Amino acid sequence: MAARDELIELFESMGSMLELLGANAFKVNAHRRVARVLEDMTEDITSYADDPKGLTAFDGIGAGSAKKICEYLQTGRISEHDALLEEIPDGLLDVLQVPGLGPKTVRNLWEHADIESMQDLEAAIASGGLVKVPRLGAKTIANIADSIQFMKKAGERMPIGRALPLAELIVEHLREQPGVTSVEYAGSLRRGRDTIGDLDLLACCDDPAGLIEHFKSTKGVEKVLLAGETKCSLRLDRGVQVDLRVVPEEALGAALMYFTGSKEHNVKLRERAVKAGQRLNEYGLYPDDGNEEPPQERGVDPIASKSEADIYEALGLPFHPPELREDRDDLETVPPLVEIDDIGAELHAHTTASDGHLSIEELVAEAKRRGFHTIAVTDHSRSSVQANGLDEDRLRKHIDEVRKVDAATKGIRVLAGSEVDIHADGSLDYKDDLLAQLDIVVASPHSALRQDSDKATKRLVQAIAHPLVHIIGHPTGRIIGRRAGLEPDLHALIEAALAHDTALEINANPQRLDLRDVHVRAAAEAGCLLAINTDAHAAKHFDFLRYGVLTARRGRLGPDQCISCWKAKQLHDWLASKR
Ligand code: DGT
Ligand code: CA
Ligand code: CA
Ligand code: ZN
Repeated sequence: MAARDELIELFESMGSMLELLGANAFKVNAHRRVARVLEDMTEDITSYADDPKGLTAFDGIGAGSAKKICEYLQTGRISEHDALLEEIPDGLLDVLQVPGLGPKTVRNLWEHADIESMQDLEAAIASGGLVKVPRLGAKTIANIADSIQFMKKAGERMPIGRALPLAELIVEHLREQPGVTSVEYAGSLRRGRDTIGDLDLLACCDDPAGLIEHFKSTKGVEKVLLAGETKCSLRLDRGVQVDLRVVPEEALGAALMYFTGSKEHNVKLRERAVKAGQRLNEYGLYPDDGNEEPPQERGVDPIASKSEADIYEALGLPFHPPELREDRDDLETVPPLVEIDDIGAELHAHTTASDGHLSIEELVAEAKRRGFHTIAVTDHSRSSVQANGLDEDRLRKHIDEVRKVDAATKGIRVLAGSEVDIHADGSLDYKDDLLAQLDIVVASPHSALRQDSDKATKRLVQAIAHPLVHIIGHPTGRIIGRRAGLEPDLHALIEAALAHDTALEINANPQRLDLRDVHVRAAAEAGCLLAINTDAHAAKHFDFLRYGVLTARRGRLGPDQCISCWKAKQLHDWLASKR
């Protein structure tokens, strides 16, 4: 495991162990915050081994945490972590992962039933050993048993490519119900995260009970976890949980804001409200009248509640699109962000010449149908044997065919290109004289995706610096939930990309989303060019664009730095500048 990932785990687990020991919330949160900062960090953490001062420059890393990080980088251990492990059985942290089990209950289980691991917990449930635990009723025990089964089945978070189509189906199903005026999805899905824990839906309906009955008839329901008057949670087969809340029309904006999150963004907004003598909750923004009772229950008129835009405005803030609600930046400015309709070019697509399902003509027709002004044909190069990559002779013939189609097609420019493999040592899969004949070169890593950071950095920097390369395709090669991919020093890549005027790809395939959001953010901030490519192998893959756009927006990317958004002439001139 890379040093950064190991550190994230260490800080997460120290936070949880402290919580189990009843430490104060401030101390617990400080540890978790460091883990979050490390997750978002694009610098090479190993370069800070002797530089605690450099670490404290990151918002959220204090002097104490910096010392612990340096200790880990120098010795491979953190003594505080070791000390906590003396006190807390390792397996107790797994128990804490069970949905519905908070630190108090876990501590209770540990003290009164000697539960120190998931195995202990399952055995105690089976043998009735939990009955002696105080404040633990039969119903709670049954829920714990149920949650364990669920965890086993659910495994990991869903990739957004599965969550979004599923949410859209359920939203459509709910909209069929008479009396429904709106249905929206919220949560991490609306924020466009690359993986989704559960689905959160909001609806307005003059007959909430009827809508909840209708919700229960959603296809694939395995269990109704909870059904109240205005909320309901379902578990679908394949372990997906869906929460629905029915809210009053006049509070839809406030509810949408609350349930879109992120939790951290909500905290910031509430603090802001408090400073202005206001109170913000899921029903609206209210004047703070000093009364502790919830204002909505006392008939207090909200300052704003109907729409999110109203609430941001009343808080004196610019509207934050959901993709920017991660608490990564100050709230004062929202930059212009890429929109799906800005995109006019697809610069990475495959045909039947390598491993695609479309002929050149079919690919071009699909791109034209989608309103693009430019489509690049970028089949695989010879080393990608599994993808039927083209050798030099086949590529020469392929270029001729692409040029013929371009000449015969009106209304769209067809570029002859290649997705050329970047070898493990940074060299490319075709000779320069052949690359020079192509209108566009996307260079991508496909093999040796486990090489160490240093090698990966050198490899990618060499490809970025190659004068005939326009775009680096899926730079890390990660596959979400299956393969971590390369872990290059992103800042070295960014520096090289700036120096050589090379664009970095946001591969929109929802299994990839590579570069990922925090990488995009660092690259965009530094002034790099980025491309949003679907890497289409079939007509329906053009639909991946929206995942790429969500990722780009989470990275604060505007249309000026996104070559896929450029007008035809600007794009073609830029491509030609490397020839
Ligand atoms: P997920 O489902 O793990 O991918 O992430 P989210 O962000 O969808 O989280 P989820 O489903 O637990 O909750 C949805 C939103 O509801 C969350 O983003 C913010 C809001 N929310 C949930 N629980 C709390 C809470 O305890 N405090 C606050 N302030 N907001 C919460
Ligand atoms: Ca959620
Ligand atoms: Ca939820
Ligand atoms: Zn590829």
